[in-house]
Amino acid sequence: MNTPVKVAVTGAAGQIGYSLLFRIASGQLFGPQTPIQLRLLEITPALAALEGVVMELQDGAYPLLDSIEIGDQAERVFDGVNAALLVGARPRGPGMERRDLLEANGAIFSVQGKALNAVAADDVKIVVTGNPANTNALIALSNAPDIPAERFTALTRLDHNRAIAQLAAKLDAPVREISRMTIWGNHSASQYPDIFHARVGLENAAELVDDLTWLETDFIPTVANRGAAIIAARGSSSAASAASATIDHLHDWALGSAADDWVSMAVPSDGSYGVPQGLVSSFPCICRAGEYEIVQGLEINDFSRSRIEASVAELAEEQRAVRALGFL
Ligand code: NAX
Repeated sequence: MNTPVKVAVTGAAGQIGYSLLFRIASGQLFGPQTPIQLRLLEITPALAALEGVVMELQDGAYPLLDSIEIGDQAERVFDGVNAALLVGARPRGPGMERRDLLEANGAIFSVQGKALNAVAADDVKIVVTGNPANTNALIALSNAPDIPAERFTALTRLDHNRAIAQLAAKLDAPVREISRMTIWGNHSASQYPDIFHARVGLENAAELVDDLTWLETDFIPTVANRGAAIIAARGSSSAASAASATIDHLHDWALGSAADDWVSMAVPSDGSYGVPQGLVSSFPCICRAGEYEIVQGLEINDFSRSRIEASVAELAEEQRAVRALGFL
């Protein structure tokens, strides 16, 4: 058995939490040789519900689940954590403006960034799923000066997985044949799912699509608006698929992405592909030995360039807004 890993999950009583925790406990995050110590953070009114989730986790009798601690104080819950899945966030309520949403989440993610900075393990890896995910990650990292910025990432793996599924359906190919999909930019409707480097087997995906107007009429809007379509159909937002993508993201970061493939992760930009340094933007990344690297040297055509720039402009605007609110 490996050394146990301490994993924090915030928003643990929420719907994504309900899908996520059981998969972590069963070993799907760090593999069958790594015991897990769960540290679950919730707001005070949700602690009673969380106790019910804890009972169910106990009832799973997961051999890898060593312990579960819950609480409503970030500094206590994050003590010594090696991984933090920041899922809990403030949803947009009726009559809430975008500024109110950024402000409410800024308050959450600045506190959690400070708490991680104070008490997390030196090797902590952080994934922000709670929306607006990229900017929440930016706020958290800005409030955690002692943690290397690149340890703060945000989830665009769900968009990546959605894009793979849509392309597989279009080309009538199995999902496992599709590789090198890329999501660029923000986890929002402005995101850009890019198939120009994607492959189906060894063939270039864009060359297999008969009419590339499909990108603008179907593919990009379907992937970008999939969350809204799921709300319309299900009456609540995507949860199991979001939990699955959160597992995929951290699993691959910790244990490595597949050979000859890459994954999409929103990470602090180092200036690659003209994305201003510091913005937390989605890139194609290769993960090895617990580290990730942005894939370099991809040719970006004019169509892709303008889409990436539009999404990055939105991120820069969110950055300006949260800076004006004093969170950076
Ligand atoms: P729920 O509303 O079911 O659960 C959120 C939970 O977070 C609640 O139990 C709430 O009490 C808790 N919470 C709120 N503030 C907290 C705080 N300060 N500390 C700890 N816990 C706190 O939402 P759910 O469906 O689970 O979604 C969670 C977040 O994921 C939302 O922000 C949602 O928008 C976001 N999503 C992100 C996706 C992505 O791809 N990045 C896709 C799915 C999802 O929409």
